[in-house]
Amino acid sequence: MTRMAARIVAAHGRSFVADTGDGEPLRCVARGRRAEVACGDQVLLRAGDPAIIEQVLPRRNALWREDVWRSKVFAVNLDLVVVVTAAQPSPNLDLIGRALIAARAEDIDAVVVINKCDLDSTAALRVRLQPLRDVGYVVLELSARADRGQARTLLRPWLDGRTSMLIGASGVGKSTLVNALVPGLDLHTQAVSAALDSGRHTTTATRLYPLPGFATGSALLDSPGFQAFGLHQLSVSQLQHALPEIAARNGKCRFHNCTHRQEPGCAVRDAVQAGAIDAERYALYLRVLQELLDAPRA
Ligand SMILES: Nc1nc2c(ncn2[C@@H]2O[C@H](COP(=O)(O)OP(=O)(O)OP(=O)(O)O)[C@@H](O)[C@H]2O)c(=O)[nH]1
Ligand SMILES: [Mg+2]
Ligand SMILES: [Zn+2]
Repeated sequence: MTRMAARIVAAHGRSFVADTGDGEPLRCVARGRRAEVACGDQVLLRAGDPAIIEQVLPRRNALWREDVWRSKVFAVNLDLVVVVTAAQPSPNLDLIGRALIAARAEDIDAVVVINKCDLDSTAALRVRLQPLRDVGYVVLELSARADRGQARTLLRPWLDGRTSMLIGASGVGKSTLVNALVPGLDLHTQAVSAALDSGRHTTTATRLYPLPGFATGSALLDSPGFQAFGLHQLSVSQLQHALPEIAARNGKCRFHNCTHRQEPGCAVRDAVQAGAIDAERYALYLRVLQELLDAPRA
């Protein structure tokens, strides 16, 4: 029985599209009831219509979230997460911070993009995101709709030769950005108001697109907008290491197992009081910490 190696390039529930390298997308389904397959997975297929996913090869990493109700894998085997935001619809810094934590916890590089920089209100957003720059994140500004060329130029050093995933709230312009980077693709995009009226996100499935004109092997994943980002999968230590400003103070508190809440001699709280750690970032840490302390452990 011949088995083919392939990469999963689209996931719709339990049905998938695989790329075997011959240019023809192949429809396939997961074997077994629980479909533990995600976009970006390397798999072995058994031929057929549909082809059957016989085996999922070990993953380098996975971008995922987990809350009380469920866990969801966004995609796997990523080199870069591009967290997209914009002045419209109004940005949610909590979600941006969480996405960055999830990426760092899996050792996936991350960059933040302010899209729609043609909007005047971008200046205010730039100020709000300064704390991310202060802890080492790069924040790029571009307009996927108004200046495709600039978007390409700014993102090329980040995307070249890598598998990158766009994530962010619905309506920030992820699919518009994919269209800007993949000439001729023409994904469906939709005005935010129309999308909200229909009660649905415009993009409904995660999908991987090769990036022509970029270094060989470059690929970009578009994904549906997210509205929640539970991080119950993390341990307290993983959370602390995934926030650069807290990781930098690792071992500097009086107690080695300090949770940076009420303990005396806490280097993190001292830094917050001194203004060296941004208060909103610290509040994010406390929220996520409380959630994972409250989470039922298996
Ligand atoms: N002013 C402005 N509008 C933009 C820009 N990029 C995208 N938009 C608009 O923002 C709206 C939403 O864009 P989409 O690309 O569908 O957003 P999305 O992030 O893919 O949304 P979901 O698929 O629902 O997650 C559309 O009306 C786009 O035309 C930009 O650079 N400037
Ligand atoms: Mg979209
Ligand atoms: Zn501490």
